[in-house]
Amino acid sequence: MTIDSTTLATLEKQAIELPSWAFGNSGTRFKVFGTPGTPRTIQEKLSDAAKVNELTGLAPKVALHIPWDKVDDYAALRDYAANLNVTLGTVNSNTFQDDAYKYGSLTHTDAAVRQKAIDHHFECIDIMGSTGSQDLKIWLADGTNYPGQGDIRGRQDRLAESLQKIYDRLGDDQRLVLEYKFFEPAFYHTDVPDWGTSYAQVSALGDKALVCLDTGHHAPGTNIEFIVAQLLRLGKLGSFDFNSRFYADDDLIVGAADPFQLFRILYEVVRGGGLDDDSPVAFMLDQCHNVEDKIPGQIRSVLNVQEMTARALLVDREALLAAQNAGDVLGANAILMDAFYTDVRGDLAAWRESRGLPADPMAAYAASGYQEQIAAERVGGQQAGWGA
Ligand code: LRH
Ligand code: MN
Ligand code: MN
Repeated sequence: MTIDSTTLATLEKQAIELPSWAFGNSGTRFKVFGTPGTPRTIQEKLSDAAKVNELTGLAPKVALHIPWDKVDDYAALRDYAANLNVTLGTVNSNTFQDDAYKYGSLTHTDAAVRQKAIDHHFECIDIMGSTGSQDLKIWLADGTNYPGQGDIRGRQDRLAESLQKIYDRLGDDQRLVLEYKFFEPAFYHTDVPDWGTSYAQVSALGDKALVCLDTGHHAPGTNIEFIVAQLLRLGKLGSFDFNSRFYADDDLIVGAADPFQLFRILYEVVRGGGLDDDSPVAFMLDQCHNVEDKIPGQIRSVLNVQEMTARALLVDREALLAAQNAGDVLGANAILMDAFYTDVRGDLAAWRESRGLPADPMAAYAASGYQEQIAAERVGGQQAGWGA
């Protein structure tokens, strides 16, 4: 199987947003290892993200996390990014690091704490106005550790009320995406544990509210591509946080732990129109590079998404439908697997070169001298955010 020009035209439009925090030092609760050259400022993170985009042509946007990426002048940051040929993307709120949020943020029983969390989101929306960002991404650490600790139902009602206030602040071109996660840091229940809860909450808000699907936020064995298909069908899949995991919310390089799962997800994206020009789906990475170098980690990630998208586009959908309708179980499965097993790396390398990009972005980065330069220039790099 080879990649045809229609597939290449689709791939050419692919844009994957990079998380600013992927460039900072991160780790586990046991240890955060430093990496030479780690950015000290958001400007340096943008410069690293721009390098990924320069070598791959795949990553023109950078997502911010507030307050981790707080600056005095967001319009100036927008210009700074533009000079590097990238734009500022999703603004991620953060209500998981203040003492006030120990028992919840948007769901808290105390109206003053809820208002503090709502005000933080208002600030994020103001920032979006200056940065030109489309999406406000909300992930909440809210939840409880023990049965009986909180009134699950009451928390859901307060969440709906708080989200409505945030939603009402959005501009016409702005959206709210609500990310779900079934555990951590709360271990008994979380207030937005699954796509159904996120869907119920955003549906009550209106058209500008959609679901964010982080691929690392499901119980092991969950059929994530089914959720993708369902949300696309309902018109409520707003964005992805891509990463991969072996056990929990590992935030490993996308496509590293289970390439076949990434293929199945991207096939449902293709099938559901998620790559169409009018698609509402934003593609973002949410990863941490604890032991590997961060810039090549991000390059590897966007290439993995591109390769798996190419393979998903290779599925002969007409033949697949015919086999499905004929009850040809093994034939249908073989059609899907043929595409999955196709090695597209050579074709993509040649195509990259034809567009003035390096055939091998990983090798080009290693040869560029950028890593040595930042390692020499930057002393005292920042943590990604947690514990900073
Ligand atoms: C929560 C999460 C969410 C946060 C990010 C740092 O686990 O996936 O997207 O904003 O990690
Ligand atoms: Mn996430
Ligand atoms: Mn996560």
